[in-house]
Amino acid sequence: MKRPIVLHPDPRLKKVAAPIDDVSDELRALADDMLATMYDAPGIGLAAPQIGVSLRLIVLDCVKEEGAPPRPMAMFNPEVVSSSDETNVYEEGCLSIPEIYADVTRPEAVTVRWIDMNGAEQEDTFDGLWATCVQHEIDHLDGKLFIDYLSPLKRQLITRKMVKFKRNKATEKA
Ligand code: K2U
Ligand code: ZN
Repeated sequence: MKRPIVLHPDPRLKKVAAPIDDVSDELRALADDMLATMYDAPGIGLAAPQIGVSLRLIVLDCVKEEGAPPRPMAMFNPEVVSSSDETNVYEEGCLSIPEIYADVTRPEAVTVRWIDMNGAEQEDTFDGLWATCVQHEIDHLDGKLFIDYLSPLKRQLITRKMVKFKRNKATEKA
C-alpha cells in the first residue's frame, strides 16, 4: 500500500542505506509498496530512504510512451559498474523536493548490476531517461540528492523554501 514520502530536509534522506542480505517476502512486499507509492505520486523512480526505510532498494518505471505497457523494475543492492564518458543534461525533479526542478549533468549511459525480485543477479545497460533515473535513485541510497549537484547558494535557497513548505504543511494539518 502507499507510503508517505519523506520530504527534504530530513536526516533519513542523508543516510547511507544498508545493503540487503537476501530477498525475502517482506522485502518483495516493500518493493510493491514502493511501486504503488511511485505510480500514485506520480513518479518514474523511488528509493527506499524516500519512504523512511534505510535499505538499498530502488524501484523505477521510466516508460514514457503513451499506451506503452509499464515496465516496473525493482533493484536490490544496485551498483553502477561502468558509465559512458558522454554525458547529458536533464531537468531533474525529486518526490522528496516537490516542485523544484534543476538541470543535472550525468553520464548518458550506465551499466548497472543488481539483485532482482527473485534473488537473481542481473546486469543491464541503461541510457536516456532510464540512465538519469537509475543514477538519481542510486544517489538516494548514498544520501545524495539532485540538489547536491547545484551551487551551495541555490541549494540553500531550495532548502529554505522546503523548510517553509514543511512548516506550512504542518500548520495546515494542525
Ligand atoms: O527519486 C525520485 O524522487 C523520483 C524522481 C525520479 C527522477 C528524477 C529526475 C529525473 C528522472 C527521474 C521522480 O520521478 S520526479 C518526477 C519526474 C517524472 C518524470 C521526469 C522527471 C521527474
Ligand atoms: Zn529523488
